[in-house]
Amino acid sequence: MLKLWGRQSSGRTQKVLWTLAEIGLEFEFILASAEMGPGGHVSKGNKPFGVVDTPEYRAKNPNGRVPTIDDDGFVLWESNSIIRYLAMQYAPDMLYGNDIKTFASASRWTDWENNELLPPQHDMAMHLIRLPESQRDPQVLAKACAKFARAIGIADEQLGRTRYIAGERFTYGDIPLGLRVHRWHVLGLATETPPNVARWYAEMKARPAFNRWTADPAHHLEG
Ligand SMILES: N[C@@H](CCC(=O)N[C@@H](CS)C(=O)NCC(=O)O)C(=O)O
Repeated sequence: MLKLWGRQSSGRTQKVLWTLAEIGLEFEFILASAEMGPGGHVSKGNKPFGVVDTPEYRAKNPNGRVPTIDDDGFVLWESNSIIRYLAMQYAPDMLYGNDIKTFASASRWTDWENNELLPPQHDMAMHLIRLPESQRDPQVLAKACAKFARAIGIADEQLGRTRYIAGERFTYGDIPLGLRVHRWHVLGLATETPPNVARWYAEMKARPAFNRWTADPAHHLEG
């Protein structure tokens, strides 16, 4: 059975969890982190889940980060590579219409999420909930919110042209964006969701796979 190391509060792990839920693949989930534990972030004195610093884990993922998968001996890290692998290996029809151009477009939006949405959203989470209050900086938060909103405007333009982010069908490219838009709402920072993103987000929330691991606000607000 496929094994996944990660934590639910990790956006990158969430991408993999949602993808696995879309595919309907059974897997073993092993909680692992140097930064977060059952009580929240280590900066607040909480004990981390651990595992990532063990020699066994480092042999699989020398970065000591999450997520990592082991699929019958095939070990892979880097969240975007993992979801591309899962799509190609288990659900090419469902997750990109078994079409190379659709795959490439979904891949582009997956990398775009990593470059444009993830960095500001990381700052949003840190300076809103994760850091102890004395270390939170409202200016960093405001800058991150503005940067995130600008990037969301680009997704909104695309979603004004196509039903899903990579065309007229759901693809794995919708998953990273869906996660970030959901987290933006759960953090209470989505004060003005542009119309096309709002229409598309409603569709994402209706997906059973979204509701398996991603919907629950507790998976995003653990801090
Ligand atoms: N580029 C890597 C980055 C991995 C990464 O930084 N993961 C974070 C969680 S989202 C992590 O491991 N944080 C430290 C920890 O939880 O121990 C990926 O996309 O998988």
